[in-house]
Amino acid sequence: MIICHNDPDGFASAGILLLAGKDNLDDLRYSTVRFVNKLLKTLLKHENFEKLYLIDLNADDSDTYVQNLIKLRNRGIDITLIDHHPFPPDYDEILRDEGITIIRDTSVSCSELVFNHFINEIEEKRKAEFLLCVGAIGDRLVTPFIQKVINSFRREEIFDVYACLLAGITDGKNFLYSIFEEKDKDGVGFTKKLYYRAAKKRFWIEKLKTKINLLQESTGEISVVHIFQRYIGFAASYLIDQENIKFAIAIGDGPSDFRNRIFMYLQKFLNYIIRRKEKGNPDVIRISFRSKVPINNLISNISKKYNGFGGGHKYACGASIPQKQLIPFLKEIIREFKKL
Ligand SMILES: [Mn+2]
Repeated sequence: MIICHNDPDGFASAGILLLAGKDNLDDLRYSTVRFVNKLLKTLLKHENFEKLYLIDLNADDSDTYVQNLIKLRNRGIDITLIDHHPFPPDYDEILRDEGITIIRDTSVSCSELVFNHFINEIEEKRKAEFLLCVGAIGDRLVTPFIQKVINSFRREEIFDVYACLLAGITDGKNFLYSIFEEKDKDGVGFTKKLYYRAAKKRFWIEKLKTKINLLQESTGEISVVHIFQRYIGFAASYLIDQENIKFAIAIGDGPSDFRNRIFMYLQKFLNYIIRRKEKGNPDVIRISFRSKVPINNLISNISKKYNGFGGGHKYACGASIPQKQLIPFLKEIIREFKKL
């Protein structure tokens, strides 16, 4: 079984691993950093399998993550963790002592890490290189090696890479299937659908940027925006690209767009009818950070202090904070940012 992060780098890494003949597409699952511990717990209880690859995935709660992995290992499951997120080195040591294989390098995308490890076992190298570019550009980790691979493509292939990224990968299995199979059938069949989605998304992104511009507030080098949860990652990375901004904070408690509001209302109504408990925890607010100096340790420490979780990459990370603690949490974060 492969469990990968549900973003382009995660899907692309998983795809490269599949091209190397590790596992098959049916056994691919994806997860977020919030969901992974729940998923591992379910696997522990209900499923039998022998081998597990965890790809491009750390957990917001790393203590529980380590515990879950050890439990799975004690069940005799062969576990390989391939990741590029910063993780406490002593945690990696604990996992290695338990017999879990850890392949970690925080200087490249996970796709590049998987590519370098398995490329000798891959026959369809061109497909692996295509995925490699999707993953690396998706995570904005374009190393000189990735640049060389991009330069080796014909321009229509580069166009395909960006179309994949812009279209937004909503289903990893579909995405990988389209690259493994459909692209071979006839290029246009693959690209037509993809281009349509990418073009629509491109227009929509401009609308979203306008909205972010309207909602954002800056104090000095810090830009803050309250926006609907789904767009916090995009909002933060858009804001950090603006001139004179050193820190971008996107808080997931802002107004949703009209369509989402109807959807949320319907879901609430449905939950009420079938008396189901509401999914997720509405009392927890998600926040996304981007910066020009490393902040992941700071975010992780302050999140813990306010009974939340936080972490990720040096310049791009996130946090989940109880709603009641949000204001004091943000105040402290901004105070600390001003010192950096
Ligand atoms: Mn990644």
